[in-house]
Amino acid sequence: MTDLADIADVGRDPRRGGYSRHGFDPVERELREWFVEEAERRDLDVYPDRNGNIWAWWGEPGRDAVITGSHLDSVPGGGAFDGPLGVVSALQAVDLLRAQGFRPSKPLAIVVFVEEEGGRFGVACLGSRLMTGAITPEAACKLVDAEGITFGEAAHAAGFDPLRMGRDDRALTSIGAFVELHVEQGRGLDVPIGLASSILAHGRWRYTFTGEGNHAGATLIEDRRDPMLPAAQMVLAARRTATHGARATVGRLVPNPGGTNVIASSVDVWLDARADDEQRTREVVERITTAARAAAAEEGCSVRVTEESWGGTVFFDPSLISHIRSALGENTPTLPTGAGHDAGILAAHVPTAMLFVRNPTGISHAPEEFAEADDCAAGVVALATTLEHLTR
Ligand code: HGY
Ligand code: MN
Ligand code: MN
Repeated sequence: MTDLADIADVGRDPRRGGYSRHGFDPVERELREWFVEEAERRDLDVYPDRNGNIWAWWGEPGRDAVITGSHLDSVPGGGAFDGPLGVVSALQAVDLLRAQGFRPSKPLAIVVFVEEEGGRFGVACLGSRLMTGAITPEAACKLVDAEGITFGEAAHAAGFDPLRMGRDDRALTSIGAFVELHVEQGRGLDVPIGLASSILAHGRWRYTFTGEGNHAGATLIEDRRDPMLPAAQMVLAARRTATHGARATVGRLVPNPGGTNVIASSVDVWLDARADDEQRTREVVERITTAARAAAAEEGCSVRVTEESWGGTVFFDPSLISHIRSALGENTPTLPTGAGHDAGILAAHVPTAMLFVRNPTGISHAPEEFAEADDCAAGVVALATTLEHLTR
């Protein structure tokens, strides 16, 4: 049986722990090949789309299709479940439905989206953003990874044509419903399965603080213009500002040139900010920016702020949710999430819902991310039941 254990050795990160699997890197490409083999083994028809995503169809692709799936990439040093659980559960759900002798009367497909985490090219949900037109192919293809390789180059090397990328109306109009199964990423579930209600508004911003590179020993403190100081003030401002349920995180900070005995000439700091609504998220970022500018001026430095991605609050489709709830049981809980998903990008275009599998520790985006085998099995049953109800 297809299982997460099948891919447990692919993309392990010995330095960070957990997994580092990023869009179109050799590891993610190996996982894509694994998915294609698994789909073909089930006689599903596999079609890569124009935007780097892979679709596996049970039945002729066509209108009112029911789609499930997730992603195979991870954050740097991420867990085993975020993404792959949705893909593996989808394959297992197809097996379960077939074992029950079920034949869908609507087209059903499993999709694997590329670069959901933005771990390589910086913008999350790149495959679904391209497909829905939330990012232009020109902007996407210019994104660069840490080695200076562009998304366009990486996509081309993986067999995709950057010139053919962009909003895919044919795919969008064929989708009747999209349901993504995912490990829950907080401590929001005390039963095995839940349904998502909404996703926080969220975005990513890059702050580049520029000062003067110099010698760590020979430069008097009063002569310095050290960009690490306003960067540190900005990290503190992020924590201070994220109140009343808002979240603001600095998880990545890169000094240039980055030497122990070198005062940095510049520092890049990435801010991830999220809150209930768009206005509140924007306010949080404004306040952090004001603090960053003041701290930069005090140190004789400058700061440039770039918005790298943005997504408003997502509300999943109420009638799809109640339809799924009637199939799974009226006591299935509904909960909001602070994590972003391809389902959140699709929700602006097609009826979309998400199934969550309980996370006993609430840890995610870390090697310790975990879900019990029994809960994962319950997830497969819930997904199969959902797909059966939506396609019969
Ligand atoms: O960053 C996120 O929320 C997501 O896991 N991509
Ligand atoms: Mn994630
Ligand atoms: Mn995910």
